[in-house]
Amino acid sequence: MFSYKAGWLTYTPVMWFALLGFLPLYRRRQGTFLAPVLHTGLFIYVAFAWSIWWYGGSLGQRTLVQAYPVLAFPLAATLAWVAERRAVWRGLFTAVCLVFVAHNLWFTHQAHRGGLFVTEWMTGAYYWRTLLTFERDNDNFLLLDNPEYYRGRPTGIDTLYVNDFEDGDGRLCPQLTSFSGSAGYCVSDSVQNTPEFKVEVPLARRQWVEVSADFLSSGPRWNIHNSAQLVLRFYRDGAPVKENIVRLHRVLNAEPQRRVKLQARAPWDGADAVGVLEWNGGAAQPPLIMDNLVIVTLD
Ligand SMILES: [Ca+2]
Repeated sequence: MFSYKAGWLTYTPVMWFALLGFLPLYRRRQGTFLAPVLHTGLFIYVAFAWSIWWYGGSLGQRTLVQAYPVLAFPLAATLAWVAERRAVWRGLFTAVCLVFVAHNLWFTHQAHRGGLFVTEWMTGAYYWRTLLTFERDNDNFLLLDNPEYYRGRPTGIDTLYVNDFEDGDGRLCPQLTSFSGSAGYCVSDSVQNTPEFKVEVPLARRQWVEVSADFLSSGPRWNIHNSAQLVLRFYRDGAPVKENIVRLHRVLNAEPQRRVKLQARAPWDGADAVGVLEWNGGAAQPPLIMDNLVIVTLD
């Protein structure tokens, strides 16, 4: 109903007026109240009792469209109620309806040509960051995997870890030349993961951490489940307590060579170590180089 993934009212907010309309419908037309309210309650229960409650790749809740003829009764009750109010309230109601219509049209455009609506992956951070915008900022797509990002400008940056892989700890791949210097870390079909680069450091509760690295991909990957992943883990007493990831090909598909950032907060009760690694997305995937890995804290 309310999720960012496929919430009915998140993507079709005008239907709030249908739900609220059950109040005036009950007061004015008790004879036509019971059947629509029972139908709506049962319909919502049955529709969302399915394990794939978001109904696959679609915008909002297509399954509820079939309930709209019945929801037209309470919606009409709302309209009748508003029609009897003073002009200022009617104007306000119309303005809100127009905003909701614009919101629907914007999402319809973004689900087709605009490309900013990403079905099955939407998060609250991505929804609000992109809502009613038209420019495509590839970095925003990383919010689909990791909704945490540092707002504003940090006043203090402490470097915890730097690795340019020039000290013999890198791994070359013959298919790709190195990113910078003579070495980076190459993941490929035979070596799927980099080692986990771990730093023992006390982190206060909710401390911001940022991982960044340069990446060079040998080609796009259109199945997002095969995207390479950058993984940040927070540890306490040797055990992982929180993990944040980004799927690198959300941005590398558009720009195969670029720097990618992942920002995340330590858990509520802090952490005593962080670890970073990269996974190549499956054995059949082409090579990918990571270089100039940096881990910092942001204040
Ligand atoms: Ca290097």
